[in-house]
Amino acid sequence: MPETVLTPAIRDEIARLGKADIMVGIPSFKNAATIGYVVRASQAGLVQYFPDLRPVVVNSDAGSPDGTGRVVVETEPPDYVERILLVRARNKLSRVSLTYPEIDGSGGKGAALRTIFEIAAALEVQALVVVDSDLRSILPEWIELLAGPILKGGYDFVAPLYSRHKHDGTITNTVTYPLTRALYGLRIRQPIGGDFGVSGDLVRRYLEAPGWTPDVSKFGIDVWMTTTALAGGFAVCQARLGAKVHDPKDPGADLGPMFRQVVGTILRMAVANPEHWLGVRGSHDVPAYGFERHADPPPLEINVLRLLSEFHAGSLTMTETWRSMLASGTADEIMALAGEAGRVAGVVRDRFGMDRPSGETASTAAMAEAAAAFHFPDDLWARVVYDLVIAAREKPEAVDARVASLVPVYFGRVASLVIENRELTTERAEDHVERQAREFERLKPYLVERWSKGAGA
Ligand SMILES: Nc1nc2c(ncn2[C@@H]2O[C@H](COP(=O)(O)OP(=O)(O)O)[C@@H](O)[C@H]2O)c(=O)[nH]1
Ligand SMILES: [Mg+2]
Repeated sequence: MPETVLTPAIRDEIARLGKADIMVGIPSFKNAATIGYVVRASQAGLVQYFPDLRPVVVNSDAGSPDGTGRVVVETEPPDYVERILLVRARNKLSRVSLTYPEIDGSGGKGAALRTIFEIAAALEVQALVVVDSDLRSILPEWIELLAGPILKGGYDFVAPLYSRHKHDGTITNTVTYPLTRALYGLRIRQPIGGDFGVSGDLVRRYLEAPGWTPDVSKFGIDVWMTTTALAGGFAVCQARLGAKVHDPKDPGADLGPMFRQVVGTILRMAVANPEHWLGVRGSHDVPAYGFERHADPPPLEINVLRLLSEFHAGSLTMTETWRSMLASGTADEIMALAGEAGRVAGVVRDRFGMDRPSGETASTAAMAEAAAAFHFPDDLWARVVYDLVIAAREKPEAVDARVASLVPVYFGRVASLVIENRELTTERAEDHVERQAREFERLKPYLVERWSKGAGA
């Protein structure tokens, strides 16, 4: 476990703040354009819903050159709570922005959160709420939804539950949701949602827990937090937050590194915690707090042609790695499917007259329609992921390289889901996510059998 070396500035800040009851922590990296909104909503939520508690808002920033930190300290809370509801906070609301130190040479969202955990523990808060700085849909109520179950219900970990556009959240939908559910038996729909509530007890556990790798200092942090809560037997619930609207990302262009960090982390934790999942069959619902909402998140464009082309290209350069980590039947099926992806990509390119896999001119729906012949079966994807768990145990030093080699296969899987969901509402597309999660559960004996056979190896 790394010892966090808090900078003198952070120590001074802790000394100045003294103690607090509830803290909102916000990691950031060049979010000047959006963080003010998040800070205003957080402050309003703290004042409106917890007027008797000692509140603090802490922004843990990467040293952003765009003035993110300045926006945080200059953003005042709205005055309507006091003027209209006549609710006056009993305690002064402190608002700080700090630059977090790297951890063993690695910086990123996880390192930012570690500083937030350190501060929360030092201030002895009862509840910590973490929210992303690129949120467009946060409301003051989110603070109550994420902290309420901890302060009033005795929960330790509150995971978010939101409607996301059918093409958003692809790492969640293809790996973290179905794998977390099948391994640990709890249906946490957004294990890496980014917006969480954490009890003081769980914050202290985070500071002591093992397995803090360089990936955890980056985007591995969210699944590390969720899995640590599950493996530690902490009381977990979800909170219905409505829609998640944030800076969009196209999987083929933006999500490769994030996939490596998240999936590398979930695999390492599965390998480290077999006693928490080997005996688990099926899954249970996780209680959800908050009234249901019908929100329509804005559409997200996905370049299907790029996803298919990358899957095919991967099969030309990664053959050996794929064969070294996948069961031989699985590898054969993946190679054949990658060939099919290449063929369909050719059809799409011909249809839209594009000689390079940029595809910027065609819409997601049009490209998906042209690629309708491509299909990546659920059971094949589940076996790929399970083979990867086995491979992570066999050769821990190769996890990074193997997960990296899997990125094109993930692109193929995402392409298939985008194609399959092209005409569906976000609500109906959800059925496919559930179908795939059930497939992970159905095939869990395959994982357990391979794991048990390897026990003496
Ligand atoms: N401090 C810090 N925060 C980061 C870094 N990278 C991302 N974040 C923050 O982590 C949150 C989630 O990042 P984002 O890129 O929106 O990821 P996604 O929404 O989960 O796909 C946002 O608040 C980012 O500002 C980083 O390198 N350092
Ligand atoms: Mg985001």
